[in-house]
Amino acid sequence: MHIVVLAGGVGGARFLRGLLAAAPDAEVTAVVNTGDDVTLHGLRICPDLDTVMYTLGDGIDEDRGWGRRGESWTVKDELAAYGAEPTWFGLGDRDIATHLVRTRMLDAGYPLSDVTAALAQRWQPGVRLLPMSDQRVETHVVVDDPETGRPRAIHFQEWWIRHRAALAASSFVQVGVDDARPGPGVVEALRTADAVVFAPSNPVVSIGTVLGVPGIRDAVRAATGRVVGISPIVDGAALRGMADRCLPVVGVEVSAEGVGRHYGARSAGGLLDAWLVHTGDQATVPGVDVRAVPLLMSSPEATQALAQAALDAAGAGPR
Ligand code: FO1
Repeated sequence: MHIVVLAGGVGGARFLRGLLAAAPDAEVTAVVNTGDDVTLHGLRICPDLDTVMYTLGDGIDEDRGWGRRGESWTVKDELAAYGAEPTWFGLGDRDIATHLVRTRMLDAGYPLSDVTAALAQRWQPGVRLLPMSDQRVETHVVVDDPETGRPRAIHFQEWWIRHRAALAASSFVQVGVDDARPGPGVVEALRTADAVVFAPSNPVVSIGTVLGVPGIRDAVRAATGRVVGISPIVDGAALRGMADRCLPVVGVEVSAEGVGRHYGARSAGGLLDAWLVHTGDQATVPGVDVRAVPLLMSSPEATQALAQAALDAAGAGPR
């Protein structure tokens, strides 16, 4: 069985871990958002690819959900001592090795997909880790500049980390997306998948960015397997990933129903065949098989059960 998962960072990584537990014999491909990628201190950083790689490779810091377990921050402190901006980004000493290897390979001309495969050799994540695109796509956020009051675009990471998404955003811009193509293997994986799952990642800046790469949306719609989404909104609030700060920016109601309708029914030109909402949440999404199941990934067992529910909804799970 071949399962393809569209994923962002923390939520996507945790879901993938549960999926591998629920379907240990399945071939799993993760198509991961690269819109959060950023170049800082001369290093190319890919937060979502690294979060998935570290989580599945058992190197993640579980409390933060990102970066390495047992991390130290000596270089970050030394950079701050020089006043080298930005000082707001958490650059861990162990994590820097990943960025150094990635940056050196990118500078040598290797595409991001080759770099990701090389890094994954060490971590053995147990899934095929595919960047959504080898071309650079960066999510920037248009905010009213606190000093001048005029609109200014800042990198998503600055909005997310430095400003904790507290600056009112008027729009998200995926810089470079018009020239981006699906990464190697992405369209083929979607075409041959027995099931396609939208992980419970941010539907705007994670799943939305992946779907925004020209060609990916059509590949999902053409998938032979069923397409199952998992709501990142439970009882009207985002669990993590601040989806509730992003959805209003694109005019989507902050509810499981709102997000389900945003993705739309594949039979009506949208993307979904099934939509998982949290037990107790109501959602009607015309043309979509809506199922209420526990969505909280509060333990490995709960996450595995969620993954099993997604497979059942895709009609791909073991009977
Ligand atoms: N998130 C934070 O809230 N603060 C940080 O300082 C931070 C640093 C960081 C470094 C590497 C990395 O791979 C992720 C990092 N993240 C940090 C998380 C990251 O901003 C988010 O996980 C994604 O961009 C959103 O999905």
